[in-house]
Amino acid sequence: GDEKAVFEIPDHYYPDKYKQLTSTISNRFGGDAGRAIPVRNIALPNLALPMELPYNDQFSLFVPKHRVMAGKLIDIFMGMRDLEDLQSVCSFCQLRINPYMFNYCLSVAILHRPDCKGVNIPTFAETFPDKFMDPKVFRKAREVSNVVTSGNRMPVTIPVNYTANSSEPEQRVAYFREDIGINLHHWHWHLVYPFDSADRSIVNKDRRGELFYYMHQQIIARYNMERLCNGLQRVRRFMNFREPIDEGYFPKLDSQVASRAWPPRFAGTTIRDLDRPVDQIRADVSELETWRDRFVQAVESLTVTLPNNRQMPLDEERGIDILGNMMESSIISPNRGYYGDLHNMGHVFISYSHDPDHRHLEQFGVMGDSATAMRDPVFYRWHSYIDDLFQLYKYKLNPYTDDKLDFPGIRLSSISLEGPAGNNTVGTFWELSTVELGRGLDFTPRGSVLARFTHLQHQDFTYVLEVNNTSGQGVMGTVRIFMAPTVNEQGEPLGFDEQRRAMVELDKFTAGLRPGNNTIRHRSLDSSVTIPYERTFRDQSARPGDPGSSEAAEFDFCGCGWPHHMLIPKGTAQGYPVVLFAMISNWADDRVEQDLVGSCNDAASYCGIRDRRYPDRRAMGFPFDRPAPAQALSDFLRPNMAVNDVTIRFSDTTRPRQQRR
Ligand code: CUO
Repeated sequence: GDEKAVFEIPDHYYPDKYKQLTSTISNRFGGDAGRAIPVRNIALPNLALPMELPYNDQFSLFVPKHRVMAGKLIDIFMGMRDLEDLQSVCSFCQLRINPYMFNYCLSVAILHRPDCKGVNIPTFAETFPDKFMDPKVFRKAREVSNVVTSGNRMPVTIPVNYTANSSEPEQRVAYFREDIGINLHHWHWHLVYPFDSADRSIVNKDRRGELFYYMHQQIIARYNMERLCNGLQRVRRFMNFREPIDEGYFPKLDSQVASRAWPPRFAGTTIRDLDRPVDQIRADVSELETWRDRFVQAVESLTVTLPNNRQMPLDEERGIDILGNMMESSIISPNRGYYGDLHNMGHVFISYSHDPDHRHLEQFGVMGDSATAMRDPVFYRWHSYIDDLFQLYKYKLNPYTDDKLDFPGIRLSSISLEGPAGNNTVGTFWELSTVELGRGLDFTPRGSVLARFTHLQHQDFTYVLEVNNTSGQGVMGTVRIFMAPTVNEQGEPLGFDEQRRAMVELDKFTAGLRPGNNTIRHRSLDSSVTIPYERTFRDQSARPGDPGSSEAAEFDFCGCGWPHHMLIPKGTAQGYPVVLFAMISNWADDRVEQDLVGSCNDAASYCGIRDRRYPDRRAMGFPFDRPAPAQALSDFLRPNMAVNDVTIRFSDTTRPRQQRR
């Protein structure tokens, strides 16, 4: 049934300006109500701090003052005795607290309160679709919703390539940067791994610093492969903070809450010292340089200076995790006072570069918000640089020795790929999909509004591995599958070190190996990196968050995951050559003892598992996370590894999305 519930809010919960309107408001939302639910009248907490952010302003996790306000609100939500109190305080907050901040903090609380397992949060694209789409859609949608009754509405079409024309070379990869699913993944990731809260346990998750490094490293590897497919150079690091940023970006997004357009950044903009009293930000570019130098110093000496001046070694086990927390930085940085806030403040400097002293009364650009940052070419330049700093550390580690790489008794004789385009070929194309916008738009009448948009897609395929087990007994192995480009911009073969850094994880799963020959078949759809299309968008055909749905329980954590339609890069019309790599490692050395029952764990590679440890004991990115003395990938191979040449063939056609189940 579609019976709606309406909450009856105590009168004094309404802000003064709404008091006379109370009856109108309840009519508005209650007109077609099926049943009324009274909201418990509780002693209300002090919201003074979170209310300092004006209702119609933008909210950024990267802005320190916003972080503190959000931290307070999260604590309030986390501190509510039970669900009814939480609901009550939420209804009090809803008309007072900035909606972006409210949504973020409530989502964090729902993700982390034990009594909230099973509570549904509407997917972010539905709640704030304005962060993901061309505003023309909303104007059209408004027209549509005013003249056509819900149920008979035609989808509104979002144009392809609406932010620039082909004079801008960067536009060739706009389909990646502006992909709705990719941006939703990034928003979800930062929701699952917040960097600030008075409740340390929310931040201090197993290997979160390392995952910060690894997930973003993989974004860069994927983006670089996408660029090579499109005849672009790999990303140039943004490493000289005094140099102009060549790439401009004009987002063409409107904020529905702030009722204004997101500011652009012109080509050739240089970041400048910030002095924005309104955001309580005063920061000099030189601070970034100081923090950078201290980070490099820690890597060079393999020691971190703690607040009490003691030294802490960066050991092989925990080094990258500590550096991740230090770099981002999160509240579990070993010394925020000294190592500062390099990554986050980089976002802040770039996002205010168009108005560093607020003289034009402009808010931050897309780099200031984790829901929109990946749209901007500079995101990848910044994160390439961040990744380079992490790699400085990885270069300090000794190469893996045979006992870490080999799996005695196990020979992987081949890996290949079967699909409709033929063996070892993946077909890619454009797909036309439909997503629900209704919930995020304040239309009258309310109801379904569908938006139709185009995104990259690939044909489903199957990995086939031939494995010979001569150990004489059944064993368990971890299958690790990666893909990388084979040549550089000039068509020359990539050396081992460049290629290992370009490796994109496609899948990781365990397999039982009987004595003798084994054939392992594994579907691309079951990737440990991605979540299914239906989960990214929660489209009309599958609504895992519907009340009563068994899938509702883990929904928002499960919203984190690379969108499946972006598993494979676009390739080229002639066929883009890549190398497919597989390794079988000894599960006895990889396994993490824990119970995974009932947890959402199908996109663990980039997102981890809710309330669990990262489900692989090896370094993230293993075996390519550190250098090796190999000249070429072929020198690196062991009997338990195999490679194959694969072609990605792009067909410039647009096909309507078909249900796959
Ligand atoms: Cu995900 Cu810079 O951390 O955006």
